[in-house]
Amino acid sequence: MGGLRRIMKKGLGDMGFNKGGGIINWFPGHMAAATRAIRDRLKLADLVIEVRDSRIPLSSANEDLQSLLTGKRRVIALNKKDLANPNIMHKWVNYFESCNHDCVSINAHSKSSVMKLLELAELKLKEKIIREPTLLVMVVGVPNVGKSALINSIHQIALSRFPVQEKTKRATVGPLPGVTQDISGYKIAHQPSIYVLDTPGVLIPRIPDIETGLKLALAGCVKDSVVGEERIAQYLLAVLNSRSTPLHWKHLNTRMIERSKDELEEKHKFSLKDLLPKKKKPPNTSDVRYIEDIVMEVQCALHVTLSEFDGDLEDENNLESLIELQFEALQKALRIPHKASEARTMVSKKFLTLFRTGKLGPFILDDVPETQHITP
Ligand SMILES: Nc1nc2c(ncn2[C@@H]2O[C@H](COP(=O)(O)OP(=O)(O)OP(=O)(O)O)[C@@H](O)[C@H]2O)c(=O)[nH]1
Ligand SMILES: [Mg+2]
Repeated sequence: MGGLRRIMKKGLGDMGFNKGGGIINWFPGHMAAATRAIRDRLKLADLVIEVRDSRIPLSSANEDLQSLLTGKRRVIALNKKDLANPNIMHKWVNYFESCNHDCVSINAHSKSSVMKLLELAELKLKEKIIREPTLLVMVVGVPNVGKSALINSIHQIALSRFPVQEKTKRATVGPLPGVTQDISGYKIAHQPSIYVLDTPGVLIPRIPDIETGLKLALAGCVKDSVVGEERIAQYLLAVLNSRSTPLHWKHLNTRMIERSKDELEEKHKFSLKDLLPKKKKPPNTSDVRYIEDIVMEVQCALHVTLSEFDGDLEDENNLESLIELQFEALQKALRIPHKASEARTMVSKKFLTLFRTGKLGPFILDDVPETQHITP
């Protein structure tokens, strides 16, 4: 696996994911105007909550806004911590703290975790709360990191603290990037009046390297159509193989053999769409069992293909051949008919859904930078 590590170090993005894919336009038209509007409002903000995705704490930073943010009271909220590896999460918080940034890892859907963020925000605004009649808190970040979900949770907590006359409004939350199009304010306290601003997710015009772009795409911060589902799925497979993750799924392989395969194939005919968060009804037992089976088969397929692969994994072409084999194995595991003309896209979409809903386990795609020890 040493070769894979070398490829990993060099950057998986160099592996040819960009070939044949055409030019990627990371920056849709509306983002330029939104970035200008955010910059203008930032001048007035008393506190900025910069939301990042816990799975990509560095890649989900908007570098163009950083110079403005460093001059402000700022808290970095690493959201979606439920999808990130908890064993590494604290290292990231320590890293940001060592860079003198206030940082907290959160799950925007969990009240207790949002409360922790609010406590930190209150602490940072302490002096201003005493002096100013009105305060402005801005929530910024790249698309789909959970800014609006966080605003709704903050608003909910605020409403339980002080009564409101106006009809409660909610920020629109959605699984795809680009949901929020305009800046809008929510009152979360009076005396002093505190407003929190939801903003559209904005990326920088040029992503510095393809790998950062692929990580953003894998985390769902970029529309799938911009990069292409297949390319994102290939990248995910490269990441999993390079970390030897499928080899840790050995126990599942053994369990799988013990179970009757026919039983798995016959019973369930639901779509993996049930995994998508938009589903309102809670899944029934049969759905849950079906998803568990699919996950196990997918993990088993990747385990077998990686452990049986005898090619030279130091060679990029060999690694690509392995990924090709894994695509075929995934097609079977995901029960996609061979003849389906869109089979590869379907495989990619379902595989990505499994990753994005945390079914393949928690991951952090960025590496914690090595911090230099400061001698006293
Ligand atoms: N698992 C998990 N999902 C989350 C969390 N926070 C938000 N989400 C989901 O992430 C998706 C995006 O959330 P939004 O709040 O719409 O993200 P946003 O940053 O406002 O996105 P844009 O408006 O497009 O910039 C939704 O499906 C949310 O339910 C979290 O902490 N954990
Ligand atoms: Mg939003």
